[in-house]
Amino acid sequence: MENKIKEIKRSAFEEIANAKTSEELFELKIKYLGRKSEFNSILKGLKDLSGEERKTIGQLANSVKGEISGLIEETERLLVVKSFDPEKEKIDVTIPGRKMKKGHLHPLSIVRNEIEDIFTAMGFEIADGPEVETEYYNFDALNMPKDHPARDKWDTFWVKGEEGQKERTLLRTHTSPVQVRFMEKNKPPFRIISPGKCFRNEATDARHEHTFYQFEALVVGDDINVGHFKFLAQQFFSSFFKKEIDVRVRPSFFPFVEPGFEFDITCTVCGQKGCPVCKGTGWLEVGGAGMVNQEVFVASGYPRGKYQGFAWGFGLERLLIIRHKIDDIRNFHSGDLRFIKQF
Ligand code: FA5
Repeated sequence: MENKIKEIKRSAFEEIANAKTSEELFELKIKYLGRKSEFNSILKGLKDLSGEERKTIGQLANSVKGEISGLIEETERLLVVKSFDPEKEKIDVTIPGRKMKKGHLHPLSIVRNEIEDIFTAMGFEIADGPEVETEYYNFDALNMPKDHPARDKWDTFWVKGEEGQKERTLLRTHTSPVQVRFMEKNKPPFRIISPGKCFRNEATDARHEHTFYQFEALVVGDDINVGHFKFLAQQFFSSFFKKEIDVRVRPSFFPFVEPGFEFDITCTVCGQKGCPVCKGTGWLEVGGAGMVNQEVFVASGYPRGKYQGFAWGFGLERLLIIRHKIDDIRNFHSGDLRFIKQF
């Protein structure tokens, strides 16, 4: 066995020394060290040898294996150096470098970061919640029990639960469930924002997507009122659009606020002169808001009547549509680089 190994070593060294190309070397590597090589069968056969013999032959085989593979590597290096032809490999240092293709953030990520910066500068915390939400947080805790007709407004995709799962789960239809999740763990006063993805089971068109982003704000304390909401909204939209923006509220209904309203901002295109974008009204509809319903405070574990606060929610895509005069909301998730690269 010992002689056999030495013979393999001698023959391997001879053939490696005569190799002229990397391809030849590669073939030799397979021949001498590969799975089907004679060497490998010797290593496999070690287990049948007696204790002492196994030790000596094992050590010898492993050391020869290391030597052969070291020689192959060394020869490979030499071949590369030898094949270097300075005439062929001339480098023209004056050729302009190849530009790296750089990507950038998606427009929705850019605007989300921008909005987060504006709010955190005003002392807001950022809260997060799951996109796959329970029926309880998406509806019941927001004052929409099972048979509440308002649920129809937010038809969604239900998630097939696991066997024995107690609560039904769904893709959240809005970011409002984060309100309750946050309040369960925190006591007023606080101000938070919660940006995130929402889903709705509805037909898509130029202004509606099945998947879109919302931005929730929630401010709660002892004496927070609608005036605070209006002031904050004006500050935020003026910073966002980099011009003076006024806000108006119109009565509306959301079960989780009382009173509830839709809020509009002054048209950013015509400055209230009236144009096709605002349909001549001078106002653009942005989102929903209202004073947090006491039922929601109770569901979050607060005593009824102790706190007051406002909440709002608006769509990020709709804001970008206004800012950049985009004609179809479906562009955002189309994956069309011609659209994305414009930002
Ligand atoms: C809500 O979702 C409420 N949770 C908002 C709210 C929060 C009210 C806190 C009161 C207090 P609404 O369904 O109107 O409300 O949606 C809010 C905004 O999300 C809309 O104004 C719009 O900007 C955006 N939005 C809604 N549906 C879609 C859709 N299918 N595609 C794109 N954006 C949408």
